[in-house]
Amino acid sequence: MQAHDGMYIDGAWRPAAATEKLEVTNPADGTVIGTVPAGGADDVAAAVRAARAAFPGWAATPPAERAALLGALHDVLKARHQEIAETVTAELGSPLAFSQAVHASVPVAVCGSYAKLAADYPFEEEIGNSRVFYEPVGVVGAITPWNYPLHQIVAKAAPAFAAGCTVVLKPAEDTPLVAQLFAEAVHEAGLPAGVFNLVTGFGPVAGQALAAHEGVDLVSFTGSTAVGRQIGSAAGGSVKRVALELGGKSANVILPGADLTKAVNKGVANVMANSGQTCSAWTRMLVDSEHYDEAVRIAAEAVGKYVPGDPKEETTRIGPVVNAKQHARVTGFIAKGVEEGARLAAGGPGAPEGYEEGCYVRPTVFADVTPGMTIAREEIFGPVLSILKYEDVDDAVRIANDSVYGLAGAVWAKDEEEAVAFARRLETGQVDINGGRFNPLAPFGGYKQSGVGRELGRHGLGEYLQTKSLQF
Ligand code: TXE
Repeated sequence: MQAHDGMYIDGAWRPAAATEKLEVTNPADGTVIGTVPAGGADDVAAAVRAARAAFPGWAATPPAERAALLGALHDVLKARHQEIAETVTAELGSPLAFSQAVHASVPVAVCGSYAKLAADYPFEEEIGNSRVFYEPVGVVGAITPWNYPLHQIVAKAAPAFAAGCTVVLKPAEDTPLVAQLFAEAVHEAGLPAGVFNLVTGFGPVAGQALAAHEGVDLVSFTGSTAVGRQIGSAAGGSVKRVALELGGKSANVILPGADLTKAVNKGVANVMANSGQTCSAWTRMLVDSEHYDEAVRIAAEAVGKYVPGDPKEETTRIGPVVNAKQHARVTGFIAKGVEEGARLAAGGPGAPEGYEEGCYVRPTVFADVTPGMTIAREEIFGPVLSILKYEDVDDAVRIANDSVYGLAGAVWAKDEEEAVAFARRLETGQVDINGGRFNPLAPFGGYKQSGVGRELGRHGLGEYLQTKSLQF
């Protein structure tokens, strides 16, 4: 794996000011696959300077030209698909087939959607006797996590570019290599120098410096609610705009009459994908008492298909979790579930057979989970499904909404309108009806402690704009 020993700032790879390094580890076998600089405040300052200098020119570039450059970026990402997939598999540990189908493909779709939106977006409109202009906010500080490492970058950078903003990115310390690949793609696509800048490094150092920098107009953060809270209050202090995409504990509600086999199988697949490291994962399955035992049986059988394996193998369906810290966290939650009296329907504590060494977790299904249990309340971020029982529809709504989070969810019903009516009662930003399909144009973001703001589509673009009104 080729790693750059520098920061991408002002259109070139430059030596870091900081001398500290960051080792990138493959969680499947613990091998070090690259070393990148761990930037500090000076590196962040240089990147912000470059982004500030580039801002006026980029903001004044006609939207059609920005759209064309986003189109070129889309093409480069598409051409480098396999390299991106292999990089994500190496640093995150996700199975290659999933890296190809999701990690490398979704960013291409999102980038393509913004190439189109940049050209079509109404950056100006008339409202009565006023002309209203939607202008770029300025310099964006993007802080991204490791779980969908390229998607999280593109979901911030592409709308920011479309809006006319310039960007400084601080990617997660676990997955800096795909961030370097993105910087290469930006360069290859021909975006002007300074429009995109990359500072690799640790969260509390480089991330903190970026979030606090006075030259940053908007901080867009995706990660834990704990860090999001810190960033939100720091941004409030300096009156910066902030967009936060945080944790989730989404409910997958199966209403009586739904296709139980399909709903449970899809529910299991949703939680096992990416080793459960998805903020919108449907980690709480809610089933009525009549169909409950059958749902647990189907789920336990379905999870048997997720046999842990080497992520590089094309047939592997589930790999390790990202690092030792997450491994300890996830296995700690599994132990807590057992301790609090949930019933193991599949998986459980300990390592999967033959994978005692890497960061592997046994794909786990808990039955008899009650809403007060830790595993029903906290974001586990691992391949762990909790199945809860409800008595009637009102009870299901109450349980589903009994969470500090409100990011996503799913509803299954025989009648689609019944599902829609139920979904309208959920305190959550996104709901998949009878399975749903990913839509890169649909707004994504949370109610309650799941965040502030929306990503993707025109809603995502709107986050990077500020409004000016001229009265006549
Ligand atoms: O997240 P962090 P971690 C949740 C999930 C997971 C937990 C912990 O529950 O188990 O968070 O994961 C940067 N100032 N999600 O520890 O620390 C950090 O460098 C500025 C949900 O990996 O929040 C990285 O770039 N930045 C989630 C980013 O924040 C700081 C995705 C996220 O890391 C910082 C990931 C600081 N003080 C985890 N401290 C989702 N919503 O998708 C860290 N960072």
